[in-house]
Amino acid sequence: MGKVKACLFDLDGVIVDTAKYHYIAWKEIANELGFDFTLEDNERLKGVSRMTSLDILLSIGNMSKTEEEKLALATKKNDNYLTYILKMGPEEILPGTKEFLELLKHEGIKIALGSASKNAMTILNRLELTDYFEAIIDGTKVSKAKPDPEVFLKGAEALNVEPKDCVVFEDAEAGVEAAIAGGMKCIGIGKADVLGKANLVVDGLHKMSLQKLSLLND
Ligand code: B16
Ligand code: MG
Repeated sequence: MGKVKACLFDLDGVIVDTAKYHYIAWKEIANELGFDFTLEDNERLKGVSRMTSLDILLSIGNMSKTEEEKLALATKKNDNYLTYILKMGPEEILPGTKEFLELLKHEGIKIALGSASKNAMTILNRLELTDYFEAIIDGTKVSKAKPDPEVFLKGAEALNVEPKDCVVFEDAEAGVEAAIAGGMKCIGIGKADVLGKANLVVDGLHKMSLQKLSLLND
């Protein structure tokens, strides 16, 4: 890769912490089904699609459901989840996000979203961040979940930038794997022991700078 030409961002865990709302919404479903769902269990759902999350939840409760029942449960969970995210506002944007997006914009580096969430547009609108993104690839536009690179490859294509000139920001191991599988560089957001496959790991976007981004130029 030469100079970084585009940055692709995961949403939950990178730009905003929606995991806490996913957690409450899934816990309500688990409790209605008669079992508990812990914060530790919730870690397994990060970056995972809605239906796969439900399969994990049901396996924790040792339950099996028909496809029809599963669809009804997933819809109920999403209705629960929507009541929380519709109350979100810009104050929930994770530290340093807006500043870093501004910096990229100023440098002429393109910006896209690559999220598994089907609610990504609603969330970006609530956070008033939509206008920063030249391309938004979310759970409504992909058929293969991370670690498949589809979401990021579609983002690069929409931006008209080659994958090798893209840097992905991800908080989930499967997301880091997706970026690498797509031939992109990756900056992990979180802990180096979990995101060791990333080219660089930082605590959050508040720790990012153009200098750190340029470490990925070659
Ligand atoms: P939805 P990301 C992911 O977002 C979440 O991390 C994951 O917990 C969730 O199940 C998934 O979105 C689907 O979300 O139910 O809103 O379609 O990290 O890929 O931005
Ligand atoms: Mg994430």
